Amino acid sequence: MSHIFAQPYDYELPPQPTLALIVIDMQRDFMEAGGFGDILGNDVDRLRAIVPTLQRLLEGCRDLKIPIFHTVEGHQPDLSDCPQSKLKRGKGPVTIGDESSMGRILILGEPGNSIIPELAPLPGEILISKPGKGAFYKTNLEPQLKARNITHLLITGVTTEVCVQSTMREANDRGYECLLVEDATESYFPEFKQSTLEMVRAQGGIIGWTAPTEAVLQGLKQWQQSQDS
Ligand code: C5J
Repeated sequence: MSHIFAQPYDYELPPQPTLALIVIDMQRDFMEAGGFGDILGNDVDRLRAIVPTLQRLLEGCRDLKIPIFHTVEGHQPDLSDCPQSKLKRGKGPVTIGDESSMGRILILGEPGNSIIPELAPLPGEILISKPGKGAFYKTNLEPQLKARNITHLLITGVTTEVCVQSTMREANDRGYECLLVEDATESYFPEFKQSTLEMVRAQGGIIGWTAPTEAVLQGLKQWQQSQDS
């Protein structure tokens, strides 16, 4: 049985892993100067630091033909899918639907809502637009996973304690075996990231596992060799 060295204990890869990579919200709104995250006073360079690591992980998963799902957080132009509570609580100098230098904030199809070019999905990879923080809420992610018999998820992206953690908790409740890739996720707040990693793997892996990219790639390589032999 192949596995990934992880915390709180090894993450077993089934003989024919029904595994997918999920990349959460690596969109310009959160990642670039002039976007929503930046306007709210956050240091986007903190998030940009994981881009090379994610590129490496994507490359490894693409080589192994592991299905890849990308998400973006965004709303319809008329905001009909955005609860008033979310609109009100997003209040900084600007809020969802307002104009920014990248078009309307968190609105589907606007320039800021696209995934940063360095991590752009390739043909055949699945893009999920989500109106909530969790990627299962009001999306077709679950049917897409079920159609591919996927049971195991490698979870990455931003921000660790918001959309990434929400998605991981939703997935865990639905029975998916989730591993959060430690250096392929980031937060504007380092202490929130650290707490999330600890929360996820506490109590014997109450939400799932965590491991660094190197360990994930090593485990996947070992798995590939075992499939080939
Ligand atoms: C936030 C996200 N932070 N993708 N979205 O509002 O985590």
